[in-house]
Amino acid sequence: MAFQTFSLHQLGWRAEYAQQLTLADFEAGYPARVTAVHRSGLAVLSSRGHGSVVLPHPLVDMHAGVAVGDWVLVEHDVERVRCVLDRQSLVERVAAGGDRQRQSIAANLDVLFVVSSCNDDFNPSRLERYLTLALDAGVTPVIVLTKADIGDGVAGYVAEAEQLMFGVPVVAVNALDDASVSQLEPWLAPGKTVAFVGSSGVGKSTLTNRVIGEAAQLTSGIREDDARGRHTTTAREMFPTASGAWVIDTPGMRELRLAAAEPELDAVFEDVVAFASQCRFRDCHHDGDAGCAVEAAVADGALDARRLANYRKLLREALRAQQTLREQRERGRQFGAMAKQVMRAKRERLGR
Ligand SMILES: Nc1nc2c(ncn2[C@@H]2O[C@H](COP(=O)(O)OP(=O)(O)OP(=O)(O)O)[C@@H](O)[C@H]2O)c(=O)[nH]1
Ligand SMILES: [Mg+2]
Ligand SMILES: [Zn+2]
Repeated sequence: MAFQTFSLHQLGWRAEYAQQLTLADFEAGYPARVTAVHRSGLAVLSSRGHGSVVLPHPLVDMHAGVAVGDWVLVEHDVERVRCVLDRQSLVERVAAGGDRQRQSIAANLDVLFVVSSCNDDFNPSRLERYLTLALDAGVTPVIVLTKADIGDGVAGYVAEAEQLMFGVPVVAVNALDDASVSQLEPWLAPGKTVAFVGSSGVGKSTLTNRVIGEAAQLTSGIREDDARGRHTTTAREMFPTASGAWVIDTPGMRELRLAAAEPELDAVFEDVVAFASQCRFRDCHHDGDAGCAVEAAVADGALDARRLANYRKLLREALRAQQTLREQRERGRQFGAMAKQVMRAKRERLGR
């Protein structure tokens, strides 16, 4: 695999990326796709094969902003990133910790496989959270329920998952079995990019290994967990599948704070929104308000109380994320204005 080369087309190149580049850009460098983000630089794949490139100084601050799956223009000879191309899609979350920075998880995806297993891990509220993540990213979600070979009541889990959002495919698989995993083929067409997300231990790496094929088992980005002898993924990395698609394996996320906005949430919770449109008051909080159609729907069993509670929770999170984004933009604007002022004063001092 290390010596395999791919054409731009095979790497998922599209007209939308080419349109962002000038003739001068093409003379200065060549497009490459980011397969892994390391502290020291980026691992990339281009029509020249595998390479490692560094970020230029102004982009270094943005290091966390470059994601696996990104397209970059690499300068000839110096192997340095000239620019990061605008993405067609971006999966991002709000990082854990106080500063609430956005963290890019994967870029330029066509499909997000939301993975859960047919056992204790199955949690509809968490699936709703991941579905919102996919919509926020601008990526088509597919729910994959693993361990169908050992779970009881697989059909029940599938039925429950199918209830969550209209039109989202749900596939139950035994990730240890090729024939079963072949159900994912419709989403693995040549040049397409997919990623597996979900909790630790649900089978994301097992699925990744199956779709990339026997010849190329995962060796990097994996840490042997001594305690339980498990192989837990520690880094995001993109691999070519046997069918010509690209797959990104991700580490299980312990905490997924949404960076989403209200419209994405409303698309996942269409039923809640439909009831809400019948509330007496426009600004109904669906929390003890008079004439609330949402609470009435819960009371007569037309709407799941769990679903309403999760909607409220994710809505609070989405509103907070938007508020943080506004504040960060405002700070950025103020900083920009200050920098301009300093530069002007400097020019005046130098008499230019
Ligand atoms: N029986 C059965 N075992 C599975 C299936 N999928 C995964 N496993 C097992 O579950 C364990 C965890 O699988 P991984 O693929 O490492 O899980 P992961 O989602 O990559 O976990 P992290 O990297 O920690 O996020 C392994 O021992 C797998 O063999 C399945 O469909 N059936
Ligand atoms: Mg893994
Ligand atoms: Zn209401």
